[in-house]
Amino acid sequence: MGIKLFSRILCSAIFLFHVSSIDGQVWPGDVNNNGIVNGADLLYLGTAYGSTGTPRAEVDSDWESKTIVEAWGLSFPNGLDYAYADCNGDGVVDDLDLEDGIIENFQEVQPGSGIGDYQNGVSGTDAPLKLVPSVDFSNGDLTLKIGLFLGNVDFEITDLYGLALQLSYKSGIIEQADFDFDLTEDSWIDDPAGLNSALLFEDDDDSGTAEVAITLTDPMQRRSGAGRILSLIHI
Ligand SMILES: [Ca+2]
Ligand SMILES: [Ca+2]
Repeated sequence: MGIKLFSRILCSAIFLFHVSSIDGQVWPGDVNNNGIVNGADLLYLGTAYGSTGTPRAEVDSDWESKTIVEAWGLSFPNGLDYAYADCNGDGVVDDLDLEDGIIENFQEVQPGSGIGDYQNGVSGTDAPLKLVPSVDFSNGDLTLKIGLFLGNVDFEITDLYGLALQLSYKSGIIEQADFDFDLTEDSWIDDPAGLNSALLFEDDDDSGTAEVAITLTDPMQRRSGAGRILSLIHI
């Protein structure tokens, strides 16, 4: 298929990120405040999803430094306040912060920064990921699907809240074919309607890389399982 996986799951690495910027200044979309907006920020957004706090003076998510008026009093495991998840500054963490913050500012980099979040997975140590291509004739047209499988019979995933990964592919293949990621009928993370999760898929045909990230949106929930979770579908 020309698509090669070289990613690492970040669901456990959320505890390890470095906080690099000045406290009290939010760059909308860079929820973990490590200097770059990418799929890892969705993991933090999901953790704070539904939280509320003091809004910023202006409600917008333009890519510039924004001042936090007051800390929300809840913090991520690395000590960063939940106010960083409020990308648009309206005082609540919800889908608008994904759409207007992370997606609108995707791959923006804070001046003087740009720390990467992804590392190659280690076979036999990290949770196994697999891409499995298939074709579907059910609707009368030939449809290419690539299933994303997380975990297997020998490595069940336990207490998952979210994951983010980066894919590399032969430049041109996704742009020309116009793919998108969707939850599958048999996904063990959420049903296809996605009512309990938030999903991000962004591809950059120039660099031949794509990112997919999914998080639950209820901090009281977790998922355990193994098998197919998403499918890359030609649309
Ligand atoms: Ca970030
Ligand atoms: Ca918000």
